[in-house]
Amino acid sequence: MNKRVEEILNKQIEAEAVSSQLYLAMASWAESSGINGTADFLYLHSDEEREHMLKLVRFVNERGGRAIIPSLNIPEQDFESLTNVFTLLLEHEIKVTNMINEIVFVCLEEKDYSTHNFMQWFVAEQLEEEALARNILDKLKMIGNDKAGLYLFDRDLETLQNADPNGAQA
Ligand code: OFO
Repeated sequence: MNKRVEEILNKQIEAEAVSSQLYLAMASWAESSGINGTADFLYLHSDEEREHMLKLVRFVNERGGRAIIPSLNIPEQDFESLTNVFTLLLEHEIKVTNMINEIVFVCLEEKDYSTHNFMQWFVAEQLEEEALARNILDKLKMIGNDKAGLYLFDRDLETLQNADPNGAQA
């Protein structure tokens, strides 16, 4: 496998692991704060990030490269509010999207068209993840500090996970 591509895919393996840990920390915070729908949503999201990491690990190894399993720093453990959680989540996803775009760029520079093709799944996934996070933040903005609204939001969050990211309501 092309060394430059292998290196940047290994960086992405680390980024997906970081995402998984961050969302796990958010899930744990939500659960211990009694926000259980949000906790379920974030636990599931953390699992998905681990799957993204595994997808990359297996691809690198199958292509004759060597996937490196990273050690990670302790993620943020305390969050001010749901808005704080989902603002951080969106910021994190935007960072990940930029990393994915950089990989696509390197693949083209190195004429590695099969990795380029493989990465298209991640390009589409990032679009969905960013749209979902924006959708959730919009709902939180509408709700503001209304306790009943926040209760319903938490209850409905699991449904939102499966909603059309292009605007369909949960
Ligand atoms: Fe792996 O999609 Fe989010 O980070």
